[in-house]
Amino acid sequence: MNKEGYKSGFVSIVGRPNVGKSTFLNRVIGQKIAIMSDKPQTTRNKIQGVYTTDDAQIIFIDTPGMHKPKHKLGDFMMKVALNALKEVDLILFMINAEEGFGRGDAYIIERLKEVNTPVFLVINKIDLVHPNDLLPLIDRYKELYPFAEIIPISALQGNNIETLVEQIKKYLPEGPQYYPPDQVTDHPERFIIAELIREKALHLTREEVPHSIAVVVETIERREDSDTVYVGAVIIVERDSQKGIIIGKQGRMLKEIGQRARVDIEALLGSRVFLELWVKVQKDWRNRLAQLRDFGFRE
Ligand code: GDP
Ligand code: MG
Ligand code: K
Repeated sequence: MNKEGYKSGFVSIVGRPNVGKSTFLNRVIGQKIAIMSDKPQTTRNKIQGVYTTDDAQIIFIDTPGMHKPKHKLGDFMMKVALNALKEVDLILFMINAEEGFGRGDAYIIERLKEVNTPVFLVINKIDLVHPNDLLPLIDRYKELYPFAEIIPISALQGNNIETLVEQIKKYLPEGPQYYPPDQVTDHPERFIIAELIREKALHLTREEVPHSIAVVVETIERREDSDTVYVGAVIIVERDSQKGIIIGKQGRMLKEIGQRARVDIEALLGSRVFLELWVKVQKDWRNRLAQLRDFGFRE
């Protein structure tokens, strides 16, 4: 389909961890695709949310949090994030109105200077600050980069989201409707399911288990004799002690992770799900780039 005057394009969301990128995406798309968490960096790959109206289609890319890489996984994530910046029509650089300017921002702004894509400064969480505090913040960021637009929002409360969406449309080229209107993500279910499981594991184990866990969904199988989908997945940790925490006393933690993840997976797939989880120790997996590909990371 290629309507006269129809606008479409790709929009990348960048910003320090926890500024509200996933919350914004979920608010706009209205469905739980990107994974929300109060822990940084639960989004490790790009997830596209597709927003479709009569006059435009916006394809959002939720990039991994950008910060100085500490190990090879960081490098890899950085590459994914930078590529995403080059390929898109517009970048939303999201900041938290309540936090001042930080070193993480300086690093991101340096990356923004390496690409020609227009950038909006999106000031999120305005519900947490007094309006008078916004102006000095805006002035500070204006000095650092020539933002195409500066838009304050509250992703959580939904303030000014429509204004932002209207501004985004102005920056998109004329183009086709790439995806059918009812499609909100083009990511394989496998990846979303893995992220849902990872999210539950991180939430439930709090600080005890670091972000160095990965989830690989090995099987998604619709059982012919019933309306149940069988999902088999492995949670990969780096140390035996972490394995113990994930499994918990008499397997209670793993059971809880599974039960919570199953609810979300059932909502995603629209059918009953039988979820089976295993835990595997694989030492130092983050530094083995070759294995990252097996884990479903893509460039
Ligand atoms: P991301 O790491 O950038 O994807 O951030 P998340 O979307 O996961 O949000 C991090 C935390 O900030 C969550 O606890 C959100 O509920 C919270 N948050 C996001 N947007 C807002 C907002 O507009 N106002 C407030 N008060 N909290 C928000
Ligand atoms: Mg996120
Ligand atoms: K630029």
